[in-house]
Amino acid sequence: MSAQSLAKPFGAIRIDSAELRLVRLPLLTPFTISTGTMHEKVIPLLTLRSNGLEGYAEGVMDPLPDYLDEQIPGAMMMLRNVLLPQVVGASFENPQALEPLLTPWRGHYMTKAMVEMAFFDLWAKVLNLPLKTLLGGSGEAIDVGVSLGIGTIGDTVERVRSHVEQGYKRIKLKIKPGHDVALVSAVRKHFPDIALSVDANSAYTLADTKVLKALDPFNIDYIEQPLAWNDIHDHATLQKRIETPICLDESLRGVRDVRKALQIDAGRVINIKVGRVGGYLESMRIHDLCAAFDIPVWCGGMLESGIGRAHNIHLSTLPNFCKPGDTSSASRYFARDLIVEKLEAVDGRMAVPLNGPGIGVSLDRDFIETITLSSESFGG
Ligand code: OSB
Ligand code: MG
Repeated sequence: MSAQSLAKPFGAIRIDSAELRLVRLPLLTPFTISTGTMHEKVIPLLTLRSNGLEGYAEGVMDPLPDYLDEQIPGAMMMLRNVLLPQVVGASFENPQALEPLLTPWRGHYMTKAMVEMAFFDLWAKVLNLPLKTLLGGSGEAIDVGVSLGIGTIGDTVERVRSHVEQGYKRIKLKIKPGHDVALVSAVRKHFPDIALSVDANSAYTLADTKVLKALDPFNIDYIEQPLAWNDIHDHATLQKRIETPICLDESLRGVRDVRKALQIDAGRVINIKVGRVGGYLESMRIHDLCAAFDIPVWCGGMLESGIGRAHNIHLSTLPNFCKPGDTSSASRYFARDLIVEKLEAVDGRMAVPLNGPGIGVSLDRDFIETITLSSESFGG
């Protein structure tokens, strides 16, 4: 883990002030998964400041606990009342020094990740390095796929066609009971050779084993999170009964979950979302553990704005991110992004943003101002 071994050439970084904003960003088209439909993104944005430099992160929790058990009101409360008062005015030599303030609190992984990710960005800017370098990654671009929300079979086949033509390296189809085998069969008929995956977002139980087994003949790269969001054990039972590799998303909140899952063969591919696991340090531990188990990882997405996308892309440059991630072009989701730079995939490759150190992007402050629901300052 490279971040752990880095020295502290500039001494401690004092967090002079912080800003917590809530913004609303409409989605160009609604995005439907097995748990419901999203029409807009409400995004908590965190800025940490030190000595004239700023680190940024966005929260990936939803307004209500439908993907996981985190939600924006709880996140805002934890940041406002607990985490930011502890961090502002304090000094940290590196992210490891910050971590003990975050880990004692139960849950709230996505909230803790916001503070840690913004600190990582700030730390990289203090050191004048791209974030990927601090994380131990390398390379100028990453492979990306797309995640296609639930729609009619005919419409989905056309969306698959369009994204295959754009060069995306893997197509992921959202599925749910009643919208699975026929969909995959239709897509496979038209595209026999593409890299294909499916994501159920916890919509099935072991009672659906027959349906999930019926996906075996379609040569799907993996089936993502078929069973309950807080289950590991049943996934191991299911994996024994189906050929398609299981990829775990929702059920993994940290490296201990990943170790247990891999020890019982509950998954053979791992989706890493920095928010879901509480930050980069935990993401790197998971990355390294999976490498030791010879298990591939890839970087998931949460319909992030350019800030979260930039973070995801830097993380995806680590060596064991050997399957295409979900960080597709921002223009697929938003008419206008929160950042100035355009994060657009070309032939299924997303360039690492390197317009300056850290996450390598700059905020579109005028636009952010127009979509701000609330803004709070801490310190300074
Ligand atoms: O399970 O990966 C998921 C979006 C919202 C909630 C959960 C998931 C997703 C995606 C989005 O699949 C992928 C993206 O950011 O483009
Ligand atoms: Mg998923």
